[in-house]
Amino acid sequence: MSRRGFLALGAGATAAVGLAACSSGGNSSSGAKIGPTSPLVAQAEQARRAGNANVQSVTLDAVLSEVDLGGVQVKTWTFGDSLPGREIRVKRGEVLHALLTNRLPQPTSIHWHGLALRNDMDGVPDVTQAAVAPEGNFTYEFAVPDAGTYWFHPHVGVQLDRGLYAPLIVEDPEAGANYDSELVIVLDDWLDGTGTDPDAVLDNLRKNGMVMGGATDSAMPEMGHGAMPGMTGVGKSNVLGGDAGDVSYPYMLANGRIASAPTSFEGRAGQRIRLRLINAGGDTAFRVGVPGVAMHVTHTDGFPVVAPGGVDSVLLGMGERIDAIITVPEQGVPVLAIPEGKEAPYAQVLLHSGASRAGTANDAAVAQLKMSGIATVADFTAAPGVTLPDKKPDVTHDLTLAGPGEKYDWTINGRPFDPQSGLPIQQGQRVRLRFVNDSDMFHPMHLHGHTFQVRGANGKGPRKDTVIVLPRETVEVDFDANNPGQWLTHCHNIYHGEAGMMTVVSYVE
Ligand SMILES: [Cu+2]
Repeated sequence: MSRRGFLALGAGATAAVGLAACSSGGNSSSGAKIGPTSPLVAQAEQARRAGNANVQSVTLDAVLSEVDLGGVQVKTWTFGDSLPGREIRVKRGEVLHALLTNRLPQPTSIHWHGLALRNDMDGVPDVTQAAVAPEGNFTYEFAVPDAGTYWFHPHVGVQLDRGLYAPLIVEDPEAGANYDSELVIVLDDWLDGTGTDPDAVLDNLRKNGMVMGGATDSAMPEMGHGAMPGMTGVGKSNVLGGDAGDVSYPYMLANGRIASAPTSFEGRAGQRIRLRLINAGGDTAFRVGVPGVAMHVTHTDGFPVVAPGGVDSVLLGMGERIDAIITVPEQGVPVLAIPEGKEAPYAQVLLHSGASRAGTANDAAVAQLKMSGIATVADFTAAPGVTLPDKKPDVTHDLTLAGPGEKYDWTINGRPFDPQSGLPIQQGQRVRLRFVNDSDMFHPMHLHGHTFQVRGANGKGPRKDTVIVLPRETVEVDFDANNPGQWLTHCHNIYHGEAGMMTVVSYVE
């Protein structure tokens, strides 16, 4: 059955589920919303901020750039004319002061992905601030509460799918390092400036309505490999339970470079390296692995996990991060990032081992990694120190994820995004969100301002802020409502989010 036919059936089911979906407990007749300018937001910040906290100041200029991807020149938008943007590195408890200047032809903003920061600094236009107009500026200033691997990007339109992203690393001043060195790798799917751009891709998706059904659509028999950049409809993935994406990309990048001109890291045999992996892609999940080298995962989305033992590869949905420790082998070896389920090139960073220089991966190594064991969210458990105490939820909200509709609409509970309406919760509550995927594609669902605990088989999965919800599956996450404000929750597929798959977790009095 084609996806189109399947979708037609799905629409009826969605309506029924939409009616059945409800919220239980708590404050259905809600009090006044606690907005970003509420004194409660300032109070929460006060409690986070030590009087003598060190302040780190950075400037971030969002600019038009011409970037070299490694022999491929593209016009795009970046922070500071760099791809990725320059890493920001702070210590937990410090205050970050960032002056954003907008030199773009569109309004913009910055969202600090994964941080439990003050609501008025969260960077979501119409929810936490006004968008920053072209030639305007905005000062972000907030206490940084938790150590971990984070990143930042705009929260306007599909700007994220240009070059506007950078790592934000928060060090723990009290943690003893059990590694020798760090390697931060930002992954991205790239099409900007290759004859199209993300705005044109979204227009195209909306014009075509539903996504074309990949190989099942006779008009477009060979989607994916060799397809026009930005063309819709791509391959399928068992790991992702169905469609691997909606958009085909001609390039995959690791730290801003294509595989034929990679960046490299000077390692020594036996050295322990902490990989900090960040997926900044718009529509692509990555399988990341180092051929012949076990990865020991230590953190998911910044928070520690119980070590599951060495794994061959890890799955990273859009917006997700994984930290893993590897030991540099005698021979240099590439760190590979393969777009999961897409017929697109891989990306890599070369890990040299002293005089043994890593070469580009050969086809056999890539094929082997594709077949190797892959760790997903189900394989991780929060470390004891960050496990939420057992508690029955005070309020449960269902979020039924559906789409694409006729105009490429993606919805939550049957409705497109409305910044004014949301899911009410109250300070102090244990909140459960149930992401119910009623579509044929995976959705990496992200919650702003909190790090939830995914409910695993025994109730205790990893702490995360972005979790993949596979087609036709339900994922439950719990968090304690301790950061007042209006917080977006949305699909981190940028095209799904912009096409409506967003809503607001709304603190009310
Ligand atoms: Cu989605």
